[in-house]
Amino acid sequence: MNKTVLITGATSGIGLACARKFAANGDRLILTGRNELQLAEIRRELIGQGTEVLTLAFDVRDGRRAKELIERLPEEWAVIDVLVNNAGLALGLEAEYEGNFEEWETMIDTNIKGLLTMMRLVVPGMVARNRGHVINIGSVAGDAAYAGGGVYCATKAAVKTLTDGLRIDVSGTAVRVTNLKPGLVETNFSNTRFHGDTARAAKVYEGIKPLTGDDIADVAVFVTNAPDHVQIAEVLILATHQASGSVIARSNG
Ligand code: NDP
Ligand code: 8X3
Repeated sequence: MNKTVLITGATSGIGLACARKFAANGDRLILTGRNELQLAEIRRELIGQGTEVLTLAFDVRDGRRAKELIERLPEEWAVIDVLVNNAGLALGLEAEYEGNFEEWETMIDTNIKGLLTMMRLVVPGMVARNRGHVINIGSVAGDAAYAGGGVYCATKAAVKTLTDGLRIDVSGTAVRVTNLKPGLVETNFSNTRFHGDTARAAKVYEGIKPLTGDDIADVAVFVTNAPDHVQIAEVLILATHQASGSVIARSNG
């Protein structure tokens, strides 16, 4: 059965790859992000390939706007089968005692509160229908802190806890909840973290073949296609030469 899949942060990286992979899987898509023009471009691309697409431009930190848009979805889009809670970011790599207050707030508001807002808005419908799947994009960073990543890692640890909490709360229903935890994925992530310093961002992926957004999107599609009685609760996806958030065997190291 083709599903209606809502993806946050669908304009780039893992979110965009999920849009393309779910489209190829025959699903219909509600694509959300902050950049209206990019959303329109992706919509054009996917509609051209026969996928039904609705776009919603909003910032996941704006809970009121998110609520308005989700509550006023056109009837034919109101039944969301899969929520891919992907929008998120890291900012900076300073020691925790030297970090930037505003950057902390942005990470916490986006990665934790934004993700929680989307679950709060979408999951009640899933529970009422006794059907649905929430995929939260966590990270290997949520398993253990690494130098300079304390606040980002804490947000991803929170994603794990919130995902586990939701799984407990919906366990009496047929709603499934998955925490997808990627390791190094080459996207715009490091560019954002280093404020557009592309040379510094490129160094993150030097001497190792990193994952791609497609690698993560393949797993996202796979977990939703598992039989109804199978709940893939958590998946850690690492590049072959990465063992943890801080152990990476680089060929140039
Ligand atoms: P990208 O920077 O390529 O994509 C991030 C996406 O999130 C963009 O579409 C971005 O939109 C969107 N976004 C950021 N802030 C907001 C916001 N406030 N409201 C709405 N959308 C927002 O990075 P990735 O694809 O790598 O990141 C996607 C997720 O994967 C994140 O949660 C990240 O933490 C996680 N992750 C990434 C890993 C990696 O190595 N790349 C590894 C593990 C997890 P905009 O362009 O408007 O900023
Ligand atoms: C992104 C992966 O290890 O760069 O969550 O923090 S990492």
